[in-house]
Amino acid sequence: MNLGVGVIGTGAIGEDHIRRITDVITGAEVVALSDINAEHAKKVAATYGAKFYATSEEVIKAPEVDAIVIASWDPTHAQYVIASINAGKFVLCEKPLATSAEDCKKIVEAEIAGKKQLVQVGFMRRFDRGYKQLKSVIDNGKIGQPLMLHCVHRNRVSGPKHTTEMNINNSVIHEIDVLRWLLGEEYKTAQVLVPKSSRLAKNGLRDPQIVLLETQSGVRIDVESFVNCQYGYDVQCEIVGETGTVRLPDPANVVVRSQGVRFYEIFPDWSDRFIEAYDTEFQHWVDAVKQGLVKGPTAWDGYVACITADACTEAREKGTIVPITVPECPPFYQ
Ligand code: NAD
Ligand code: ISE
Repeated sequence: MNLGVGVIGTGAIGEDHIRRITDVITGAEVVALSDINAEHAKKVAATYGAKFYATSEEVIKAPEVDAIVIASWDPTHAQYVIASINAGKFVLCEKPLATSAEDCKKIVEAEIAGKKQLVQVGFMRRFDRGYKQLKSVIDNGKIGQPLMLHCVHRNRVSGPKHTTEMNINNSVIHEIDVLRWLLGEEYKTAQVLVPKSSRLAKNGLRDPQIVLLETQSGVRIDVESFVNCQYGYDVQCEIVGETGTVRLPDPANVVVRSQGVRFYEIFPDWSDRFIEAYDTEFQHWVDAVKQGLVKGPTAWDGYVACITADACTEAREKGTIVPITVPECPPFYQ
């Protein structure tokens, strides 16, 4: 029997996930949805044969809903994750789990109190073929121990609601999670350098920013975050080890030869760049939920990522190096 999924938020990624659940993966169907933009949500509901609910709380409680997908704006995540836990339902929450470590801690406490893991965070890069290959190269010792990581996370343009904080807690949060997963260790310190801002970054946005992280063992990481780079969506990662280096491949695309130049196009945004990763993530989530399990990134991973993002924000505001203190992982999440 199909898993009945309720989706909160039918904007860009919410609608894409509804398409994915309906047309791409197996074992689930979208039965309910909500969005504060009711007009658009009703159209999505009609297209995919789901029931529109006026509030997200109703979606969470609906009897036909077995599991929830949260794809609304970042500051709304925490309340809906906690409501899903209280309803005893599995939930895949888009990143970030919350906009502060404090709110993530409340989620972790609620999940532990409920005595059952229910929450997965949408850190889909862990399901990306390229990142999985990087992990395999590191884990098989092919480049010795990693020493330095050079990363780039560029978006073409930022949305109207984008803030200076979001370069980190909405965007670099992906690197924070996936690099911790690749290296298998926690961070020790954070520093953020703020270069000259682009004139194309509106509303006083400090863009670009350079995030510098140090891990417990002394690996040094630099991440360039530039959300108004204009030319396309570009994610890069190079790991320098003791005996070699490994680099994230660019996504495959056709090579065009025309008018004296040879080129391949850069995707405009995350939806094409990581399409396979989202598909894999969702199939993996549905399969695990049907077994009554969470097998992807947990609420604890979401919490650690937000502790790190908060430290980066503090580091940028104070202009200093800030220590990152991650509590011991409770046995519940081990
Ligand atoms: P969006 O603005 O296109 O869509 C968000 C939708 O949420 C809007 O339709 C809005 O009306 C709705 N919404 C806001 N508050 C709500 C509430 N209280 N209840 C119900 N609906 C509400 O944004 P988006 O790009 O689709 O991003 C949505 C979420 O997904 C964000 O948290 C973002 O960080 C995350 N995201 C993740 C990835 C990824 O690569 N994993 C990519 C894009 C977005
Ligand atoms: C967006 O919300 C995502 O999660 C994308 O993957 C990321 O690249 C982008 O910077 C975010 O705004």
